[in-house]
This record gives sequence, C-alpha cells and structure tokens, in this order.
Amino acid sequence: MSNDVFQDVPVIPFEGPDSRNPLAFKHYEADAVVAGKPMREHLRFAAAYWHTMRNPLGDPFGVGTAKMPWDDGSDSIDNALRRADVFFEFLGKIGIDYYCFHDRDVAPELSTQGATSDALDRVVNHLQEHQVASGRRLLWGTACLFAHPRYVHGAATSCSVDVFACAAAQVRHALDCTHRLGGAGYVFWGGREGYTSLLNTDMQREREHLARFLHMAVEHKQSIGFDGALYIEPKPMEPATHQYDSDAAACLNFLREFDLLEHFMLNIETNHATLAGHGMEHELKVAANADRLGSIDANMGHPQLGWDTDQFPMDLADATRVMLVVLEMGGFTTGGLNFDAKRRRESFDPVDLFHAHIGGMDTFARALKSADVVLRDGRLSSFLKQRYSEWDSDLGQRIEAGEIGLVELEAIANQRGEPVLRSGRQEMLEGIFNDAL
Ligand code: XLS
Ligand code: NI
Ligand code: NI
Repeated sequence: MSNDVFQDVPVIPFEGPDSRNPLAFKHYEADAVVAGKPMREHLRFAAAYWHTMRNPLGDPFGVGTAKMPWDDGSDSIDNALRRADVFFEFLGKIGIDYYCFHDRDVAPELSTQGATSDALDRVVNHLQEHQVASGRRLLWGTACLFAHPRYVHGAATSCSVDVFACAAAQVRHALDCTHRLGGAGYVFWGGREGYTSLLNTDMQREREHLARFLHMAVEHKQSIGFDGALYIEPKPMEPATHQYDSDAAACLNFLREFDLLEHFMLNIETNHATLAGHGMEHELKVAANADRLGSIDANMGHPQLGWDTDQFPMDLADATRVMLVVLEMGGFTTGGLNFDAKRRRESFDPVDLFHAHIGGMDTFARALKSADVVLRDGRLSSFLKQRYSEWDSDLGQRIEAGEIGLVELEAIANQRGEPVLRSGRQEMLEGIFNDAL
C-alpha cells in the first residue's frame, strides 16, 4: 500500500537533548514514563488530515506553494486512496498514533450525493485497512459543513431547510464512518453556524435549529451504538463574524440551555482561545471546571496577526500551562492533542511536515515534563491552598455551606474592622513556574 514518498526520511528516532539532528526527537520519547505513564499515553498525539494532506498553503494573496508530488490534483478516488497511503506512511515515520479527518478531506465531493457517499465509503474502507495494518487509530472524525457554497448561510443554522437536510445527511454518514473506524470521538465545529449581520438573522431561531441538529446527532449516535465522545469546538469568529459556539463558556451555556450538556464535551483549540480574547489556559479551566474538557486542538496563533494562523505549537510556556490542566484533571480519556496546525507558506517541502510535527511533539514532551516538575515541586499548589485558607475557617465554612446571610455578615464585618490583606505574589509565582521549564 505504500508509495514510500518519504524515502529520504527515516523513522524519526529519539536522540535526546544533545542531538543536532533535525530529523530526531530531542524530548519526545514515546515509551518513557513521566508521571506514571508513557509519554505517548499522556499526549495522545494526532495528525490532522486536512492540514497534513490537503492544505496547499495558500493565503488570501497567493496560491498554494506546498509540494505534494503524490497528489495529481484530481477528484479521483485513486488520488484519494493514494493520499491515504502517503498519510499512513507519514504517521508511521513520525510515530503519531492517532489522526483526525473531515469527510471531505479524505474523499472528494462528486456531482451527485450518491457518488459522493460511495467515494467516502471506499476511502473509509481503505483507511480501515491501514488502521488494522498499522495499529493507528482515529481520534475523531467530523463533517465539513463550511466549504461547499450551499453552506454560505450556515449548515444547521441555515435559513434554508433543504440545506439543513444536506448537513444532516453529511453528519449521519460521517458519524457512521467514524463509528466504523472505531473513532474515539466526533467533533462539531460550527464555522458558519453564526452570522455576519443581525439585520438578516433570526439569532434565536438559528440557535434552536443548531440545538435540534445536535439532538438528532445524539439520537443517531445512540441508535448506531457509537460510544465515542461528541465534542463541540468553540471559536468566536472566522469565517462567521460571530459564531454561536464562541468560547467555552458560551458553549457550556448553549449546551445547558438546550439540555445537551450530558452528551457533549469540548474540544478546545489554542488559536480559537486567542481569537476569543482568552488565554488557552482560561478556556481549558472553564471546560475542566465543568467536567467537560474532552480534547485539544494543539496549535498557536501569531501575536501580531489577529486571525487563525494555525501555527504549530512551539511555545513551551504555553504548552506547559496546557499540560498542567491536563495532568490536574487526571489526563485525557477519549481525547488527545490533535495538531490542527499548518506549515507556514514558506515551508513547502514534504520534509517540512516532519520538522513541523517534530517541533510540536518535542514542545509538548517538554511541557509534560515541566508540568510534572511544577506539580511535584508543589509550591504553586500550596501557595494557592494557603491563599484561600481563610475560607477553611469556621466563618468561611459557614458561608460556603450557605448557613449565613447578609445581616449576620454585616454584624461580623462591623465587629472585626478593616480586613488584613496579603500580597498575591504573582511575580514570585511566575518565577517558580519559569524555573520548571
Ligand atoms: C477551524 C477548526 C477546524 C476544526 C475541525 O478553525 O479548527 O479545523 O478543528 O472542523
Ligand atoms: Ni481552528
Ligand atoms: Ni480545530
């Protein structure tokens, strides 16, 4: 099945921090145990089919530059099957255990629904053969409900009921394919589920339609016996001016409002957090606090560019903050770290796919080790405990338990006088954090 298009690239070895070989891991050692588990089990890396195999690296001002000698540019099924071969060759050499895809990444959209469906089924059979042969697994599948012109007004939130039906057809099939491939999850990212002007938008009706759509997906998931997780992936904008799934808090509110909370987890993406005006750490905490942190799209934005640049995650401090939340919640169950990231337009050689993923994997391997150091060191958590220790007093406990009201507190405040405050020590704590990197 292999084309061996990466014949100049070896299976990427672990050579340790002193290595100067760019095609080697300096920090990611899949089977090395950190915090009680092999790194590969903590990190559960996934490659994104759309960026790895389908992204030509264009930008709004210029065409794609990526060299993909295995791809003849056609919509043929043969071409789609060949891409799958190349993809699994890539996964094998880079040592990534999971992958993620949209229906339209792996198979072409053809002139009729029937032909499109058949093409997808054929490619999914082929993916399944590759999975069996390699032991690699699907982290999550999804349907592309944003690229085709019919989704111009949205998919589940379109003003056209026929478009809603097309989206339903696509999700039905994509869920079945994900189930067939033993996927650990399925993602809903609502790129066009939002609006650009309220002058032509019935926001509440659209939100209700989106909720109905998600309920149908839950019902279908149950009817086929798919036991993977369903995820919502928050993003505030782009392509829509305002997306209904704008950030973790908005998603949780949406899920609660429409009785969906028990059925969905969140898939949080770093660059989307940034676009929402939050740190990734904030989004992860919001999700984890609600017991709804499922998976992560690991990438990063550029500090000077206000859009979804989907760069590979190379920031060690940020990645460490991510891994702290992941370790604190006890690790991933169904989720993992999906590199929803593309190379820069200037990095057009096939070998750049390796450099990009090695960089991201080494960053997260260091982040895992650093987060483990922070947790074992314990100074940050004991500071936090100490900072709120007044709440462990009798008065604090009575307030938390709801045993005391405003009038009683007023009497206590009058009697105790002006509170004594202690410093937040932020810079001291930042220094401790940096020492662990
Ligand atoms: C786009 C999203 C997308 C989802 C999957 O910004 O990140 O890639 O992860 O549809
Ligand atoms: Ni994104
Ligand atoms: Ni994403």
